[in-house]
Amino acid sequence: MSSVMHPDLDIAPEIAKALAERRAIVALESTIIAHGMSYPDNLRIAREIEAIIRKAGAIPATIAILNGRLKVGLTEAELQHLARSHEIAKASVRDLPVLVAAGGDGATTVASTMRIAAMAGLRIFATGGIGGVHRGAELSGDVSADLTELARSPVAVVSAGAKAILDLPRTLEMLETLSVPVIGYGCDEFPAFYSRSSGLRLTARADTPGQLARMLAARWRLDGGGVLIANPIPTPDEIPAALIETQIRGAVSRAAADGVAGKDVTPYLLARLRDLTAGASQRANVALVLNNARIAAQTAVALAAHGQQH
Ligand code: PSU
Ligand code: MN
Repeated sequence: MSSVMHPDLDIAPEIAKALAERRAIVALESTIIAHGMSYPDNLRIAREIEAIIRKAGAIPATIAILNGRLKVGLTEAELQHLARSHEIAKASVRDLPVLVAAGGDGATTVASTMRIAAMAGLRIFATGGIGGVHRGAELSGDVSADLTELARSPVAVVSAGAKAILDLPRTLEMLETLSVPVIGYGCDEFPAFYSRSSGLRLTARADTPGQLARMLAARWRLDGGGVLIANPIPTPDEIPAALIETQIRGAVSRAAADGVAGKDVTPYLLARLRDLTAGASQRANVALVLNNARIAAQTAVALAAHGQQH
């Protein structure tokens, strides 16, 4: 059953069954496990995320590349391998054919998770924050493939906005250019990942999972492509914007001095920020991911109910 849909895809039995029964499923990325946190914290958090999704009535489907297979839903052993190994490459969309051909392992970013989720027929994906236009992109040209993938794959990404290490105004402009709907969940501003507000206004808002589901269904009836759902970090977990901004500037100038470029930039900045804030940035990151997982599961449940009405 697992490889019927696509020759490179392995859909775990639980996910295949949920798809056949049109039940709510939430896709999850694996870069956050393999590169965002160290063992055993990463494994513990991965399990907490899955538990929150199940509690809200949906099935979690973690996505990764293992032995050249595009995996949708992992076994316990596969999750352990991702969490423990130091040999898992960070894999965006352009890395997929290379890893598939070589039979390699890869942790999926937002972009590649979206692509594989879409191949499997999954529509809702929970993450922390998307990649986007980097600070200094006017010189470096560094813009994440997460943005171009949002324009392409019909998947809704529940996030706390784009990572605050990025140039948020330019990221929002690029999303507009790419015609990606950005929906504030219970907010009118683009959240700034570690803090709730950025001062950047959004043009769409939803206050319930049912409203989100109707917007998503309309997006997919009208054209296709992705949707960015921007769900602010809970107030008790916020880091004040002014405080984190100082640390981000420190991390960004250090990255430039160290000549960090390409796909190493995001992991470098996040690790540096974790050190500069004595772990506070990672605690906030975990809190917002858990919050996004819950909203994503509620949205997946609402979307499944919506689908059954038509
Ligand atoms: N969390 C991390 N490190 C990362 C990311 C998250 O600790 O690298 C990822 C996310 O998966 C996001 C990606 O999709 O960074 C964006 O990276 P880039 O700017 O290279 O596209
Ligand atoms: Mn980049």
